[in-house]
Amino acid sequence: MPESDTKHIVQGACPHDCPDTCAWRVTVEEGRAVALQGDPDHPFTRGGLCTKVNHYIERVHGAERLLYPMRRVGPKGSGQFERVSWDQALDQIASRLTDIVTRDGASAVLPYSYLGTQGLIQCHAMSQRFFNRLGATRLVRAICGSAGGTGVSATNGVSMGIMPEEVVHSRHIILWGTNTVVTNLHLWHFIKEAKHAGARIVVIDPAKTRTAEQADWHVRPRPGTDAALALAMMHVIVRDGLHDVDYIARYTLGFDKLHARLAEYPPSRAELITGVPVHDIEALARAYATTRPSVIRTLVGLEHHAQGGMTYRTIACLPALTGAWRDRGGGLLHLVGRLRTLALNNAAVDMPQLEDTRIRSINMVQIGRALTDTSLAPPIHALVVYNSNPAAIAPNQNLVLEGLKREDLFTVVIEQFMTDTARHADILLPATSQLEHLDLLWSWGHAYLTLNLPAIAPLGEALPNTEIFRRLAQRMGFDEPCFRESDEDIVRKALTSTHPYARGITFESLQQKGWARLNIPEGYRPYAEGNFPTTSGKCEFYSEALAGQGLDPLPGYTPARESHGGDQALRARYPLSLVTAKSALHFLNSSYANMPRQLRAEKEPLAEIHSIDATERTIADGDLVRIFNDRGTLQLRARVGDGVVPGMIAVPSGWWASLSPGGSSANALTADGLSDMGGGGDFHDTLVQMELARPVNE
Ligand SMILES: Nc1nc2c(c(=O)[nH]1)N[C@H]1C(S)=C(S)[C@@H](COP(=O)(O)OP(=O)(O)OC[C@H]3O[C@@H](n4cnc5c(=O)[nH]c(N)nc54)[C@H](O)[C@@H]3O)O[C@H]1N2
Ligand SMILES: Nc1nc2c(c(=O)[nH]1)N[C@H]1C(S)=C(S)[C@@H](COP(=O)(O)OP(=O)(O)OC[C@H]3O[C@@H](n4cnc5c(=O)[nH]c(N)nc54)[C@H](O)[C@@H]3O)O[C@H]1N2
Ligand SMILES: [Mo]
Repeated sequence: MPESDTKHIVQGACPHDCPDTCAWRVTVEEGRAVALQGDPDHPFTRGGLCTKVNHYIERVHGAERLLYPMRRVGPKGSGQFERVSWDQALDQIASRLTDIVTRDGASAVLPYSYLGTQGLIQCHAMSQRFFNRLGATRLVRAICGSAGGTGVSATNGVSMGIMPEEVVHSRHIILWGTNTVVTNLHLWHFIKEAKHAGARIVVIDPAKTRTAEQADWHVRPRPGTDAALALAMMHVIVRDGLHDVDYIARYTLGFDKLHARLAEYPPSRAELITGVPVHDIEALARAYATTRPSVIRTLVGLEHHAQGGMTYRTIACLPALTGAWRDRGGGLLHLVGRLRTLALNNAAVDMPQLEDTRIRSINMVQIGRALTDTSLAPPIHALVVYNSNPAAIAPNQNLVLEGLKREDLFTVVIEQFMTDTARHADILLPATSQLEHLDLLWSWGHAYLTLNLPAIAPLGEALPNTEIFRRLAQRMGFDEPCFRESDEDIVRKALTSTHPYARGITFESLQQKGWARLNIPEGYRPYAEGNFPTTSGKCEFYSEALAGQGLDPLPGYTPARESHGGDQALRARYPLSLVTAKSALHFLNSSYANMPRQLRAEKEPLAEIHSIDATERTIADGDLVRIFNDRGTLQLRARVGDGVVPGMIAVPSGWWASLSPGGSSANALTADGLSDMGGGGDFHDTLVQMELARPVNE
């Protein structure tokens, strides 16, 4: 950064956990970031950011930023801290960790992190090395993408399908359980381009989302029933001879067995399960199979169910059944994070040789259980949180808070803000923002790499995650050379890949332009002629591998665990299914949910309920209601109408409990079970009851 320049522009990238991973340009004046815009030359960003990140500078320079290391002085969770020096903070952490490791073994230490920043370096390049070297409990980071990815992979071998830009060639686009306008805004441009060329946009979602409002057709199954819908679509397709016999014969495995399974799912049965009328199922199946090219877009919302994996596996069978993969703009558009695995030298970043896979692992979805389970051997005595806010985003919030409140738990939180998690820290360390550190961004939503150059000096005493773990490693006596690598060393190593996708992409080329598209061939149609990376080399309608794991080898529908027939006794007490999706336009998971501007824009969290269910409970629009189950209670206002299907409640996720009416947010109610595949969460498989918070006559 040339110090002498009064005003200059620095290339960077949005760090958030979002499929769009935008390239941005920061205008810096006298050491302060003064303007931020999306890179107009970047074909995916197209010059625009989003309603959250447009105000990223406010987030960086705002009064809410944590700027100094702090030590707890009040009771756990009180948020009372005193400022300490970095040396004091790091010495205390090193000495407490050393004591715990000596007494109970290193697995009494649990790191907890997710994609607060998605950058390859600041996400966990150095921290991963640190905790593996320490021998800490290994965290299974499966809260997002894993269940769906595992499900799709069971059918196709990997979860990645076509590239996002290809949807401009599609003429039938199903957005299946994804709220594109809110969660994947930069894909919307490509969808609109297809629409102008005549494509029909179908949204399948029980909630009337902002995306559903812009669709040509909104199909509304009950939550957790999509596999039955997909099976009935396949039933119609095969019954009416709309399947691609040649594609099936050449490139798929197990069609006969699938055919037998489909006999169990006539549209009449699927209507009973899903609530979608027979004629709509028929029409959807026919339109899907006969309009070409035809694409299905899935993201993450659909996977947060007990049967999340199987739902994706089942949906993923559709494109092979109709041969949709043959066409440019046809097939399945799912997460493309696999590009990172292929195109970068990940081993040089993650150093898997430091990991001892015999050490126990704990799933991040179940952090509440892990922190409160005294039968664990050893119990968790130290928790180190960075890049995540489990007090808001993990299910079963009250259990998580109970764990975080343990006086005997030594908690370190590395944060930019005083989150509900940070409040519970014993030592709280300030992290730099994306404007203050170097990083290399990959994307799970498109095929670009972006270099993020530091635009301004770190504010206050904030440090990058990497530097904090470097200093901790030194104090712990870890003297391996990998703990001395600089951020730039690691970026450069990540780019030493021999994969053709990465050819020509170097640190220098990224420095010049800011970003680069991986060399994915023009008109990429991965499975146009089979070549599925499964064991059989075919799309597996029947999966031996699933059978081997004791799972249904065929695509199938199983009723949800809590909701829809799962637990009858529970359902009698709590008859409504709760979906807590990312409908808050101004939040990014729980990020921004403390910023005054974004809170003003969101106003308050509302509980959407269908008029039929509201009338039964004498609840009117705007009434203050209680939503509750055995895990917790929310108190908020109801929005009555047809925003959700009957039998369902929707409450936005992201809100912090401490900043929510009644002191609890959506996850106070959510289930903390694991999904059938991939270890994802079953957030949306939650039963609740709703009632008026005050008697009507009050
Ligand atoms: N603005 C904004 N953008 C974001 C995020 C954010 O918090 N805010 N988060 C980012 C992250 S981490 C992710 S993973 C992605 C997620 O992106 P999406 O997957 O698009 O978002 P979700 O809100 O998780 O879920 C999408 C939809 O799934 C629906 N859904 C839930 N259960 C079912 C079901 O059983 N059947 C059907 N058909 N639909 C169902 C919900 O009603 C919801 O509208 O978004 C990313 N982008
Ligand atoms: N009910 C319900 N719960 C959900 C979901 C849902 O749909 N419904 N979605 C789930 C999904 S898909 C996801 S991905 C998770 C997301 O869960 P998280 O990954 O925990 O996401 P955030 O809530 O945004 O928290 C990220 C935190 O990292 C901090 N941070 C950002 N950059 C840095 C940095 O450089 N260093 C450090 N140390 N910290 C940084 C931010 O300030 C923020 O507090 O939530 C899950 N929880
Ligand atoms: Mo996510």
